[in-house]
Amino acid sequence: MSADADTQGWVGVRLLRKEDRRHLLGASTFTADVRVPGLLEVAFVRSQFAHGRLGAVAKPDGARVFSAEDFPHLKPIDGGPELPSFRAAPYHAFARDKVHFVGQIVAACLAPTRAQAEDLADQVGVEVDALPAVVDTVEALAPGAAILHDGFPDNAFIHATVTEGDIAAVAAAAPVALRRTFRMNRQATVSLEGRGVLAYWDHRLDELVVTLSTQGAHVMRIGLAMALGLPEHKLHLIAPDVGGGFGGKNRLMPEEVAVCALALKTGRPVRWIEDRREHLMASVHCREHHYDITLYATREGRLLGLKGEVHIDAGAYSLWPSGPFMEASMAARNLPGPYQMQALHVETHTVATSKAPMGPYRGVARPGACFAIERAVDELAHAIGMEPAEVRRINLVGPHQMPYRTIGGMQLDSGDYPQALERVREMVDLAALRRRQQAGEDDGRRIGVGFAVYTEQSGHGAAEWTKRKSRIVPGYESATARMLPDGTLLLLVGIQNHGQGLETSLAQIAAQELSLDPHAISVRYGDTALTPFGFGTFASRSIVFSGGAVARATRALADKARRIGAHLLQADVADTRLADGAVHGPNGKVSLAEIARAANVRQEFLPAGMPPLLDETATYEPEESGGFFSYGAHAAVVAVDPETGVTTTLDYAIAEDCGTMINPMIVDGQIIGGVAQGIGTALYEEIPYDADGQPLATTFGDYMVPCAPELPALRIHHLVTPAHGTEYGVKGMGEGGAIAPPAAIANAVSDALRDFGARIWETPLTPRRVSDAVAAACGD
Ligand code: MCN
Repeated sequence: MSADADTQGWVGVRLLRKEDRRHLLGASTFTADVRVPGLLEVAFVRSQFAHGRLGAVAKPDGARVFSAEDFPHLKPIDGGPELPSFRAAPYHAFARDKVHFVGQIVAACLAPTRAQAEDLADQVGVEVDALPAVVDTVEALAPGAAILHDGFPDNAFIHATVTEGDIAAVAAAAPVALRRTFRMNRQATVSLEGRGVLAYWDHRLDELVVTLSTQGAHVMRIGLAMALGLPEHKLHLIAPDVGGGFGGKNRLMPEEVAVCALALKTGRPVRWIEDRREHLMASVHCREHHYDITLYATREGRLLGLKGEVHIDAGAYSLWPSGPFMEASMAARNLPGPYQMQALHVETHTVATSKAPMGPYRGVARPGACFAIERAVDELAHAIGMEPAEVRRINLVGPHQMPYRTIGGMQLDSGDYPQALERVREMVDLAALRRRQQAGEDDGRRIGVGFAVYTEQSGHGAAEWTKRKSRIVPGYESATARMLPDGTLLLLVGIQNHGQGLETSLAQIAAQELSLDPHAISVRYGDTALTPFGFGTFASRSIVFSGGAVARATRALADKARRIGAHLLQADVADTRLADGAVHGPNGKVSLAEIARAANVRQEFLPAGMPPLLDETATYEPEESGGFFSYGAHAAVVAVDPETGVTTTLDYAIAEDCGTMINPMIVDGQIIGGVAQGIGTALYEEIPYDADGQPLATTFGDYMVPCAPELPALRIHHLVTPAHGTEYGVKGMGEGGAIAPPAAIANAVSDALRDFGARIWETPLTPRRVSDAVAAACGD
């Protein structure tokens, strides 16, 4: 045990991540590392048209090339909320009748190597009668626009309104009304490992074994079983090492259905490993929000209300299990941010376009909503001549108002938001920066500082998901704690570690409850035949839900171990305690290993009537199911070259609060990773489409991701307000880092260019966009 753990237990210890050894040594097993004899590789033939009627598919080799006609019984992926007003767009694994975006699967070619499969794919002819593409969400809704799906009168999956308070009265009385439009452009999720799937029929087990790079094997099994028409007990899903997902591996995708169908049809093991071009062109896309908002306020900077219209570009199809509506409802409800106001009225439009389908990406809708409200707050501050940080301070929900229900209906549970803002203000030394700005820079660059405050709903349970009309309601998690005869522990959990360090942090919780060394604990996940049902890892839910289930299961196990220990020590249970891997009584101690031996293989040492085994399964759902809100403030300091438009991030400060930290080192890592992705959204990453629906960034030559040189040293300050109602007082935090950077950086760049009157309305802030903004402001 470390010195820390001796005195405090394992919760809160900066333990090195157990999983990193194999990753650093290159010894991990990703889907592409799995070897199966007789494997056939897949190359997909994908649509080159954004919208068109599909004609004949000419196959050079009918035994090795497959299209929709070969799978008449495959069911479409059918995603979407259970709302009567939602129009679903069934997503067939192989396009039928029509294609709806560039990259959609038309046919699959099988060969012993990928190169051979690709050569075969080159020979497949696809007839398409092109139709007009739909690429702009606002135009898509206009009368006369081309219609993508039958039964969609205006291309909208759904229109919905979030309204609370009397916005008309606020608008009539407000001394200041400030209307602005903002756009967050389309991105891909770009995990280090792309997607991948391998499937074969196991004759001994009489089941389809599917190795899948996914964030949740159990939930994907439900979707796959529906699409394939197989009973779930004939589907065995295994997620081996998964090299990141960020939301993109939390949706059932057509490649996954297609590979399983091909394995069933051919009787051969079949595998597809996504390449980067496929990832950027046809995997889960994200962000692409358009905001038109009016902020109402007093001349002293008090916010009164917000009215807005949000267009979400959902791409061509809705994905299972949650369709694209989640983005719109989250954007609308998060638009007021952590600020107090009296009225909110937001109309949302979730629009189908000729683009790859949209799914969640770290932060889901919140980076867009945060960008819009935080940019608008800065605009307000400039309009009324106040320091932007000061406008934030006077409007933030205060610690004594908690719990506080925002006008967007978010139940903020605890924390000190103004203090987080104050911390980052101090960390970047706002007063000194203002002096530096006045003095100017020798090299002609302009310095700017920008702030953004965010909240992150985490660990939300059944009530919240029911409200969202989700097809599945991830209101609980489960864990099995199994002590083996030598006193070591197996933890089986339904969530999926895919970079979050959960193998370590969940082991720390079990270690805390059982006073075991975490290295005597193995955490197992990602296998539907091994682990109890779980929903997987997304929505920053694992530490609350899975951590809670692990705490409960190991606590029950510790309780039974103490009862066995007391019996062996001939002591009263009340006089025993569990410490240092042993049960201690008044007259001695007995190790967990001896207790485990009795429970598993020497039943005669158990108390009379006690069933054998130390094997406990528990589920966990917090009583408060509206979620636990982590929060934070970010401050970015940038230097902008007004001529070239190049932005350099000089300093970046974060003050955040996620309640009790199980492993503060992992928390820091999660923040750093999230901020890196947020900087990508702010400055670099974009998948534009041309008017014909052709994607213009399908290689890393065109799609820029930030690398180490683009990232400043991040400075992190933690506030710790333990949550009420979770085990140990934890709140989730895996997405928070990605939420605020686009807003903080865009505010900083607008601040830097204030003398020119140039401001930023759109991400990413490419040099072209920034220099164009300067030129436009200067009247060039
Ligand atoms: N943690 C902690 N104490 C807390 C909160 C969290 O020690 N108070 C630790 C947890 O133990 C866990 C990690 O921080 O090891 C993240 O926990 P949590 O906030 O519960 O988030 P999840 O584990 O549910 O992860 C999901 C979240 C999401 S939604 C995305 S998207 C995301 C993210 O995590 N994708 C990731 N982080 C990622 N990190 C990597 N490397 N790869 C991804 O794909």
